Amino acid sequence: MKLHPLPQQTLDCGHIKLDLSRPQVMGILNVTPDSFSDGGRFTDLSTAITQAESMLIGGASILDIGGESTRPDAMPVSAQEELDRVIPLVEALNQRFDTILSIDTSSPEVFKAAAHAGATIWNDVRALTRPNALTVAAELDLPVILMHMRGEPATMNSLAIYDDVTQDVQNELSIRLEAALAAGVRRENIILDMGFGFAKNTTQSLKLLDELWQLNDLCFPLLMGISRKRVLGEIMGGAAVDERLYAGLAAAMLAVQQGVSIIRTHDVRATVEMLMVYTHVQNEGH
Ligand code: 7PM
Repeated sequence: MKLHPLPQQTLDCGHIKLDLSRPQVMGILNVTPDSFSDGGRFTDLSTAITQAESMLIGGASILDIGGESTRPDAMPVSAQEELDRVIPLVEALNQRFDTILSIDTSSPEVFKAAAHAGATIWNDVRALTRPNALTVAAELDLPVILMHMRGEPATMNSLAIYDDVTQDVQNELSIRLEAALAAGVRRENIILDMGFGFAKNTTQSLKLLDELWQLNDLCFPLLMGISRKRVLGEIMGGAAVDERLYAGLAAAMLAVQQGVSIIRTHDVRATVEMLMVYTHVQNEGH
């Protein structure tokens, strides 16, 4: 397996620089009432703040805030509704903690408002395909995560047909990458994500997990999010969402060994402990 060193070792997130020479953890903070694994328990602001604090103590370097659920059967959420969920939380977190906040949204209007409230990473599962998204991303000049998916969450499962899933994901990511660069998004601001759970069945997800390293050909930092996802349940013969932690950790270890820089997870402390093994072997192993 060939791992080229990344051309760039730090991600510039406002006044915080994120060191990408070792794996980093992004903690998922969901504020959608229908979010699939937290059951809306964090809708309340003070509960979300407590949850954020425990993720930071656990070692998260980024908190990912989502106001719109991307689950296949989710009701579409208006930009106003997303703003009402996300902005008060960004303000509250920014006031209390000195950390990197990313926003899981496809709406340029929502990200722009969140950026003004102190968020510094745009996490877009639709990879800047909404009208005006490319322009806003270039103007704001902040890091953006471009994730691979096909269609929309409601239709993506019928689009899970690939010649070679890894090569197809790479080609389709490079199309979004080129679009972003052409619109004026700076190369240093781009992070790529293969999009586990989005338009991939179990077999395709496993092949992708085995061949992730090939995406290093694109020469951008990689992020992966597989925490609690269906593929983990399926390989264990139908494990429930709250029974997928150990499988998720193993998948994350496979990913960092193939060059992934950021792990997006619900289980921050466990992931950080798992990564300590990797980091220490890298630094002190022989
Ligand atoms: C229902 C289904 C609820 C799926 C939530 C989800 C990713 C993401 C999500 C990812 C990036 C989840 C997903 N997944 N952003 N947002 N990468 N960059 O499990 O894999 O959190 S939503």
